[in-house]
Amino acid sequence: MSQLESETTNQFHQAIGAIRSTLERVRGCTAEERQQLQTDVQQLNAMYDKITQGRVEIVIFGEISTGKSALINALIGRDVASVDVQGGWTKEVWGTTWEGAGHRIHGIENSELVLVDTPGINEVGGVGRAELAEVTARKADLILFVVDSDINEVEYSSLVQLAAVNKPIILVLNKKDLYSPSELDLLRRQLQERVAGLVPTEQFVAVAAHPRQVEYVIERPDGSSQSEWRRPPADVIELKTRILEVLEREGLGLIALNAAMYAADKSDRIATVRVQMRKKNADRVIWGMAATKALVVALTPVPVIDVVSGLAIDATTIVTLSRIYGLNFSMAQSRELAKGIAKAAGVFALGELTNWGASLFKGLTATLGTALTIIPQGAAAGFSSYIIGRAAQHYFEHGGSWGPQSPKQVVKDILATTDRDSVMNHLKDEIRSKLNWNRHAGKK
Ligand SMILES: Nc1nc2c(ncn2[C@@H]2O[C@H](COP(=O)(O)OP(=O)(O)OP(=O)(O)O)[C@@H](O)[C@H]2O)c(=O)[nH]1
Ligand SMILES: [Mg+2]
Repeated sequence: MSQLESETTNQFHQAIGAIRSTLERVRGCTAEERQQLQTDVQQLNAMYDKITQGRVEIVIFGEISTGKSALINALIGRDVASVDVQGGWTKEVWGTTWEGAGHRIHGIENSELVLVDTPGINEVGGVGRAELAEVTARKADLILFVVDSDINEVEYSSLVQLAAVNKPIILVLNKKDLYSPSELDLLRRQLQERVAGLVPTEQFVAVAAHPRQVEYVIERPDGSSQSEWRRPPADVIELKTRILEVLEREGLGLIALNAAMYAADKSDRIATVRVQMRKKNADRVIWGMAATKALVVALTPVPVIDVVSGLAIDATTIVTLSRIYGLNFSMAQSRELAKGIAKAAGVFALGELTNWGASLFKGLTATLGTALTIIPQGAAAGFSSYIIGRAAQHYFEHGGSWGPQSPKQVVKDILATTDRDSVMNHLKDEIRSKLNWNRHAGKK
């Protein structure tokens, strides 16, 4: 095995490893996250099958009516795809094995080539289909970009996008039977100039997938003549050779690179989905617990219970948050973390003092049942819970550590970026609504 071959084989195994470990990452997600990632898992499994079976996907891409489906028929040598003068004929992405190609990827038994037909990218009202074609092309190992004349704006921008994903592209000029040799020459030079930097010159091929019928005049022995319309045979041999050359040279490397890039993309997506869902869930827990604490403090007449139950609520918040972030803290650990955060913040900052002091005060005023005192006290306690929750969230987001900052600094930053009034107002509203007081009643 040459050095290049062994390098490629390595890349191939690394790509398989990358897909496996990406799938492994999903297994480490919560049930809710896994639910969200269902399609990604299916796609990753499909990619895994593709690479391990050595399936090379050649995607035919281009505008409507350029002859993409006809090209599949011509390459395969049988009419498997439906061809029509009507633009927008192909409406789905579909693939067919190209058995007659006679190509095998080195190192993989039973490898197969698949030709994938796509809907035209510029069909009127076919926006979804164009997107589907684009997504399919991005997954391709090799793209045949089909045009039937000089390139237009839509084609050019598609080509730019595809070239950016580093896929090998062969630019195919179809319907060459419609051009005279000099026109063809001119068109070839024009196209090569336009796509310079996007498609290398040698990756340009002119073909006739489904040439126009021509009239043949048949002379009979009796001197009479009859005319007949017949279709000349397709001319795609140069393209077939070019495709096989590319595959011969880099077949295994292509599918390996493709699978590795796919895994990396999915890995990013998993991370994003995870972060988003965790944030959303953490948000819900923090607000919910802050509101509960606000209410408990507002409603508990005995000062000591405020503090004890308050701490229990914060610890519960932390237990729940730790689960969201996959760290499963115990109640005791959570209580310690809550205390630690409160200490780092200093009682003043969090308004816990208000909580203590107000509890005594509330003992005196509870009988009056005045909303004037208990609502602000509850909200202040809820606010402290909110801040503790946010600080704990930061701690869990950093894998159960404070990261480069001190806990004091973290809490300080959280306080600086939190709109205290709006949090307090929100919590006051919560208390009022739970106590069944509307704004006006509450003011009485
Ligand atoms: N003259 C000529 N016409 C061709 C050639 N290849 C395809 N055509 C014609 O172009 C038209 C469109 O061909 P299709 O293969 O259906 O084109 P498509 O790109 O698949 O079109 P959509 O599925 O609608 O996007 C048909 O009328 C074909 O007969 C060719 O090499 N020469
Ligand atoms: Mg078609």
